[in-house]
Amino acid sequence: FIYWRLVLALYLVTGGAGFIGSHIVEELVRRGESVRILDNLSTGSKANLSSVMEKVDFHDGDICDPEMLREVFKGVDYVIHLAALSSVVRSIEDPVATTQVNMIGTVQVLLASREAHVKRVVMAATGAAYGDNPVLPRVETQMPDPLSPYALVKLAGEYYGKIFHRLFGLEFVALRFFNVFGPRQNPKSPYTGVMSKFITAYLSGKIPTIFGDGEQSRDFVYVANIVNGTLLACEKPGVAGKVINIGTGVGTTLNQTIKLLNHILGVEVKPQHGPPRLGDVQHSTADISLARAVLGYEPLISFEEGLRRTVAWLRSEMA
Ligand code: UD2
Repeated sequence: FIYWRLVLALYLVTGGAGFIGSHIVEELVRRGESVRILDNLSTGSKANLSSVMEKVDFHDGDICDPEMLREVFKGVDYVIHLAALSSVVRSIEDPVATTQVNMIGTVQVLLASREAHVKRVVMAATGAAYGDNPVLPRVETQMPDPLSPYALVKLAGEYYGKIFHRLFGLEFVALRFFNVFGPRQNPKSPYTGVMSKFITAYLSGKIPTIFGDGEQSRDFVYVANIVNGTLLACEKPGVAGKVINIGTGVGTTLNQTIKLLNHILGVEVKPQHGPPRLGDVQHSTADISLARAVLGYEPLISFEEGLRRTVAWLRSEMA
């Protein structure tokens, strides 16, 4: 029976050609699962999937297209929904596009999942949902306080999923990812994460820019930990309807990050400072007790080890 379950489970990864998605797809393929990918290649790329392309069923399409979704969702067991415009800055520049993709797109994914009778939808939500709530670390029972359109519509997606769970019994789990970094976080995108920007600056002999005084903190979580947490959320029984933080439980300021990069790269770079960024959260650290308790999740790769791997990857990309 277990053999047949393994053979027959079909995973659909929306945004599977993106930074996080491509790592999840690689791990699913490594485990021998069947994988379908839906990605419109707006921020992702086929190059991210070069090691697995022959083993997956790739569909170039948009989550806002319900006709296409209906076809692509046929026969799917698990949906890992990552397709999104994932940038605070971009959402402030164009809140309509972010709302269209992250909220309406999520509703379309939920409708298609319900129609296809999928077993469970696991969605990438965000630690940005907590905003500047003064209580640290962030616990899921805290009142959300979104400070940007990005945080707001990701939160709306969570609530939509919970509502579909209550109304229609669709199993749904929202994972609040904290600040994910690692290989394939596109260094060329203006909306990329700070670690990708900092390391690219270091490796090309430029000075990294800190927005503000650098005392803002983030829970930087290496992408392999996110893969682990996401797949646990697909497998574990009894978690439907839950919202769960996925981070490391450790906060690091940007100033500390610069010190660590200086140490890893054996240099003494002094960053330059710019004005604080609009819509920025000051502090963000995840309480991961719930993930530990209900998923058996544990962050296995440390921040420093993750940074070393990311440096190695960016070096090879830039060579
Ligand atoms: C938010 C979410 C994160 C994820 C992400 C998706 C929070 C706490 N986190 O990340 O969970 O959903 O959005 O994109 O809201 N910075 C610099 N210099 C640079 C670039 C950034 O100082 O060159 C600062 C930036 O002002 C911020 C910090 O670095 O204080 C992290 O910025 P980010 O864009 O990497 O991620 P963030 O926190 O918006």
